Amino acid sequence: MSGRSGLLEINFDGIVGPSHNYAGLSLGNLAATAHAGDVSYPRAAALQGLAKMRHNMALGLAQGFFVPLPRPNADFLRRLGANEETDRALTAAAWSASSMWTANAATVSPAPDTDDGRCHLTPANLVTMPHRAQEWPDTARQLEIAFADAAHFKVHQPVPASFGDEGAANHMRFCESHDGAGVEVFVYGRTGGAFPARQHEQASRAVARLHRLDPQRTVFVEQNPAAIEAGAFHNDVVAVANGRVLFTHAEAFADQSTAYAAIRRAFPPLEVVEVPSSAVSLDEAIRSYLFNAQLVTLAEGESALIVPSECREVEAVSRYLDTLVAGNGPIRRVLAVDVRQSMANGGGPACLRLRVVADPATVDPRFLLDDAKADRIEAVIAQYWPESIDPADLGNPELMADVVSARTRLLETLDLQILG
Ligand code: SUG
Repeated sequence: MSGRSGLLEINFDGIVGPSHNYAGLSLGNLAATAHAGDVSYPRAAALQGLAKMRHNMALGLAQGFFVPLPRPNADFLRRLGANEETDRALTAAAWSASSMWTANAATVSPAPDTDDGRCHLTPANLVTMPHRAQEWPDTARQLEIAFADAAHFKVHQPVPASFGDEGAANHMRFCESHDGAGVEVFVYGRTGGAFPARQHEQASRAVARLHRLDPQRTVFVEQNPAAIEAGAFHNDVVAVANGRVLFTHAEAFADQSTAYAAIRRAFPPLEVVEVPSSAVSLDEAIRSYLFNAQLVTLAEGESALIVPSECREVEAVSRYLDTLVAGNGPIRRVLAVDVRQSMANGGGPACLRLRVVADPATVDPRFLLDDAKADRIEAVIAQYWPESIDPADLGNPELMADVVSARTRLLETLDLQILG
């Protein structure tokens, strides 16, 4: 919602890159592991992502995007002394289109929360997974262009690699309105479980300090180790926040009632919508990606939950959603979107977007979407994105030429050749 300041929430989605594939690179991400080796459909994937952006624009929401990073990343292989034949996993990593999940691009603290009145962004180092650790330099370049206006934005260096940082996927913001002061909640994992804890507490604390947040309005919460073990490799797989509302699974946090109390102390109007395990088990939540929804404020002020269509295929989840909207709670509408190609790699609607509260007039317009630009992007995808990729073909020189030229066409269309 826009206030007098002109600040509003803009969702920046990652355009799905032409090398989108299923290589099973993310241990602890059950969907990605289950689909390892499957044939992927990059064109369909990118069109699904674009359709989601159009769907949200039609709701009156502001929409931006980031372009796919340059892949395959020859420099990544060169620095490892590898080539396309040396090691399949390294080759797949060099080809990964994982930057589509922009919830992991950066952590964003809007201007009303910071002590210099600027919006602070810290690119995530993503060090836990090799295929993701290569993203940040190119991500930072885009952020520096999109948010170049130094009167309104500060783009930091990532947190040093000693501490894993996965960005906004482990960060929630509560506020009375997007343009007012917020309370920021950082969720971290404890290492030592069966799967890696990708968000380190020290990384979260560093980001909060660098963003010059008020300690009274900043909360640190531990993720439930059992949730990580069940496949919630990021907090946004088990909880999502917007405005006054925390929509969360009952087993999201290490200590659920302490977490609510800590948030409520900093943000008294908090409204918790907790989904009990008896209604939706952790396993069903992770299978359906119920919580990897976009919780948004529509123009009339009502809250809507934009869920992946898989939520209608898991019976307990579908039933829960029906009772949710029938009840008197703050979430008034549930809307389903089809992002199946991304979902098969463990990325739902919320993974595909980075929320930035800003006045659109202060953002480089090349990263903002409107219908005409969406038409142009769609035409490029339809013409140049590979229809399918068998992971066995990663490394193939012809496929490489196609993937590289597809991205070049997109950059030309968007007048972003500078990223070439
Ligand atoms: O980092 N999948 C991504 C999914 C990220 C989802 N983001 C959020 N929850 N915010 C990941 O695990 C799979 C790629 C492969 O296996 O080929 C992958 O990277």
